Amino acid sequence: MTKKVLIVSRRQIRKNKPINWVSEIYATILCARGIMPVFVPIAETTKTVLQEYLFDYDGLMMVEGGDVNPQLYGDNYDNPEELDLIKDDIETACFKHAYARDKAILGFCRGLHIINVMLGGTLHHDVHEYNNNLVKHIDYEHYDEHRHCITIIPNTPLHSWYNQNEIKVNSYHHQGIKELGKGLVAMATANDGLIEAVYAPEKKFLVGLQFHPERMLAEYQGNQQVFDSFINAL
Ligand SMILES: [Mn+2]
Repeated sequence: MTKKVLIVSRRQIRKNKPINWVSEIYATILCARGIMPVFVPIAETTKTVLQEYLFDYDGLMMVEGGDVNPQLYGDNYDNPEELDLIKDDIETACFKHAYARDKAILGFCRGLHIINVMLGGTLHHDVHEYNNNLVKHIDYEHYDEHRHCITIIPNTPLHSWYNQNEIKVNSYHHQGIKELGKGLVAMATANDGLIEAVYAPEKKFLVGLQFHPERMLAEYQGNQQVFDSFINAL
């Protein structure tokens, strides 16, 4: 049977109408390995059929998106960027389902934040307030070219994939991990101390990365290893 990976989409207004979208690269990567991406739409009524999506799948990939609602980690911050309460609702429901059944879960950026928050962790609303701009985690002028260093902790899956103590990663975020969620272990930090990768040693495959290996595939062999390991765990 072809393995199926759920990916919750993202909403945006296009030509005055809300549309759903997912970056094509995730489909490209999964399909190339014979895995079927199943996009879960965000609509007012998605919840009524969500159980059908959760009836038959092998893994969950949580990808880019706007801010996680600060209320989900007990914060009253009232100026978040691009909130989508329905996306939060659907994605957290998918996470809880997958986590309880020990399905393979891989999160990037916002996906990492969802993993952390669902396991009781908290977030900085803006990492640049926390780090006084010591490390730039988003650069609108050089959006795709910007890189910052991360230090990879030995004896972690991330180290086994990249086989290096330091790599340069892309960075497109302004939220970031504050307190780590239960059962999570850091796998890498930036020079300002921010956690840039986590995993849960007790789970089959639960990994969250603050960066986007899929957007810098040619730069390190390890970027492919992230996806290969996830897919091996499906
Ligand atoms: Mn970063």
